[in-house]
Amino acid sequence: MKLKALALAGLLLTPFAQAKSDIMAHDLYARAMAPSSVTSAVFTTLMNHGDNERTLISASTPAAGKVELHDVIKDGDVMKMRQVQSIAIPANGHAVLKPGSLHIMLFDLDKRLAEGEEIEMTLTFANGETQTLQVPVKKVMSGMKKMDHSHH
Ligand SMILES: [Cu+2]
Repeated sequence: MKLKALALAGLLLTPFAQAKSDIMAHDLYARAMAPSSVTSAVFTTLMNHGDNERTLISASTPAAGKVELHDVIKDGDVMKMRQVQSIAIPANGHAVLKPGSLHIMLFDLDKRLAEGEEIEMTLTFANGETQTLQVPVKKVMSGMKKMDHSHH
């Protein structure tokens, strides 16, 4: 039943998929989940090739029960995640979603995401456009470790 519902959703989205979009998702991936983790996140660079600012307002995936747009803020000496209502993509610019910064947070996952898998994700923009993307699952170092660029 679930597969049938997904196929139907795919058909309904076709008109949007065929329309040329100004938004392109580069370097798109979901973080593979460690045995101890119960959440995952999706990262990408959203390029806006249009002359108008665009706004990502929500994302969804059949793989997760709840999806939120998140940012990371510094609260004193502590880095904290917080939900944001939208992510703006400047005209002829881009928004970078990366570990330790903006990301699409996945909660209530049906199963642990493993490297090599793929999940489907639909992005919804403020102008009503939706884009459905195939997101590969990759291993990512934790945000803190990744920020350490020191050489030995
Ligand atoms: Cu988060």
